[in-house]
Amino acid sequence: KMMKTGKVVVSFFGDGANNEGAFHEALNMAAIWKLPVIFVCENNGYGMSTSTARSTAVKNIAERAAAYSMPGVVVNGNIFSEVAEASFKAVERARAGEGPTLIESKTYR
Ligand SMILES: Cc1ncc(C[n+]2csc(CCOP(=O)(O)OP(=O)(O)O)c2C)c(N)n1
Ligand SMILES: [Mg+2]
Repeated sequence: KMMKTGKVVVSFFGDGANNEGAFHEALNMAAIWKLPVIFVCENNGYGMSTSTARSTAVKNIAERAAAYSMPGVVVNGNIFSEVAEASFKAVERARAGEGPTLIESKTYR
């Protein structure tokens, strides 16, 4: 952001990371500083052997974006066009200086 290159950071992580403190701290800081970041959570339904439904209080991880004033988008991670469309929108938003987006890409292990 400080270098004003128009570059965007894409951060990939599993559903297992969304209940970790660092996830929440990162989303909050990215939101307050309106950073050009796209958070992509690859939700494959399990964190190691633990079902996401049993470990996560929300139905969709993307809902957590609301707590950090950013768009949260659910896509079918197995459909290329859905992933691409959500990514293009998030890149546009980041480049316009509007800040981060959380994309939850649902798939299966
Ligand atoms: C900071 C940190 N906390 C906890 C762990 C322990 N840990 C190892 S794998 C895992 C779950 C990973 O889940 P996910 O990202 O969904 O990966 P998947 O099992 O789907 O490959 C956890 C909590 C770790 N490696 N690092
Ligand atoms: Mg997982």
